[in-house]
Amino acid sequence: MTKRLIFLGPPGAGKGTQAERICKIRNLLHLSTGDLLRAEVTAATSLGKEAEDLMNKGELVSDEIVLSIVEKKLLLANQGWLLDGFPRNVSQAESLGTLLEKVSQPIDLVILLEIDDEVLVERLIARGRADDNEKVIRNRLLVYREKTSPLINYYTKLGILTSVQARGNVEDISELIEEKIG
Ligand code: B4P
Repeated sequence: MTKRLIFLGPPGAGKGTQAERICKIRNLLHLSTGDLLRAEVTAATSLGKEAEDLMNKGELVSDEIVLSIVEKKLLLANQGWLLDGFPRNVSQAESLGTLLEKVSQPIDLVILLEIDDEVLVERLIARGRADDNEKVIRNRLLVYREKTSPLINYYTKLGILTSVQARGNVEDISELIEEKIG
C-alpha cells in the first residue's frame, strides 16, 4: 500500500489543499513545512523569528531549521505520512533519504503537481497571505525553478515520481491524485 508520499510542485500548485484531503481519506500524517514554520512565526519562537523575514521575502528557510522540525515529527509517525513542501532542494532530499534509510521507511511515491505560472500568481494573489504579493510570489517562483525543480530529475532517476495536472477544480484534481496513489 502507498502510505509514504511527497507532494512536489510550485508555490500555489495546491499541495496544501490536496494534502489535507488525501490525508483525511487515507489517515496519513500531514507534514507541511510551510504550516509548521508559520506556527513557529505565530508563536514568536526564536526559530520563528529567524524564519519570518526569509518567508516574507519568498526565500527558503535554512535546511537546518527545516530538518530539525521535520525529523522530530516524522519519527513519531507510525501510520504513514505525506510531506507537503518538503524537501525543497537537493540537500533536503539527501538528508531526508538518509533519515528514512535509518528508520527503514522508504518513500513510496512522489507526486508532482504541474501548473502554469500565471494560474499560480492569480491564485496566490487571491489568497493574500503575508507572502502572497506579486513581487514575493515572482521570487518564490524563481526560487522554485532554481532550487526545488531539480528534485523532479532527482526523484525521476529514483523511479518514484509521477505527475498530475493541477489546473481545474479541487475535486477533479483529488481524483487524479487518488488514481495515481492506487
Ligand atoms: P508553503 O507553505 O509550502 O506554501 P506554497 O508552496 O505557497 O503553497 P501550496 O502549493 O501548498 O498551495 P496551497 O494548497 O496553499 O511555503 C511557504 C514558504 O515557507 C516558502 O516560500 C518558504 O519560505 C517556507 N518553506 C516551506 N517549506 C520549506 C522548506 N522545506 N525549506 C525551506 N523553506 C520552506 O494553494 C494556494 C492557493 O490556491 C490557496 O488559496 C488555495 O485555496 C488555492 N487553490 C488550491 N487548489 C486550487 C484549485 N484547484 N483551483 C483554484 N484554487 C486553488
